[in-house]
Amino acid sequence: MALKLHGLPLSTCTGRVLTIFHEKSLDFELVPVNLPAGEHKQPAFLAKNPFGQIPVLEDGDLTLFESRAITAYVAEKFKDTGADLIRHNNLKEAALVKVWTEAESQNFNPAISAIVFQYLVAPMYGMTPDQAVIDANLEKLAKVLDVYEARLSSTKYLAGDFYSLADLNHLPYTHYFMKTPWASLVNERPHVKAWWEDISSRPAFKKVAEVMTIGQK
Ligand code: GS8
Repeated sequence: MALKLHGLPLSTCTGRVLTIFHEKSLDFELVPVNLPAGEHKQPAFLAKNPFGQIPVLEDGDLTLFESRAITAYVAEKFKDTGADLIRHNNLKEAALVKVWTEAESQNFNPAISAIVFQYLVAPMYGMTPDQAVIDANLEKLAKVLDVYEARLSSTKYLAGDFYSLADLNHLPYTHYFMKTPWASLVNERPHVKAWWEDISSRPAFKKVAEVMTIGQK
């Protein structure tokens, strides 16, 4: 049975999961969720994710939410298909993948997601972006990117000289961030810029980026 993903192509967290599906060349079905109609807050959807958010993966009788838990599951289940994104044959490399996967969710994501939300998503809902929130998070993101710049000056990718789940999880939010006036935060750090250009040009992500069109002129 094909993997069934409930989500929307525009959504960053859905995009994270779609990226790993393409990376592993998997068959899947994308089931659209009508967010404007509040479908994700209805009992049928809440039975799949009690937090009422997309995405949700159904793999046979297994139902998962939280996009990073889903990408980790897919990376593990299909570790021998396509690139090994979790370095399962090397304890130390596998541990570093976990470290940088955590760095994305704990350090990078809170700052970048706040900026993307304020600048690109809030206007879609008729809200005015809060510049004070943007400024505070730009300052936080700059500090995180300084750490990344130092790291990427000694390794090609975050966990080492290999593309991994840690890099993959960064793709969707960075894609939208690069459409904001503050893309220079990435571009002015040469190692971060080279890393971004490398990971965003992978064929698997290019397919996802094509349909992540918020903010497209
Ligand atoms: C966040 C999911 C999320 O924010 C994850 O899966 O990684 N930590 C979770 N989903 C948003 C769409 S952004 O891609 C969502 O469902 N928003 C609607 C809502 O919260 O009501």
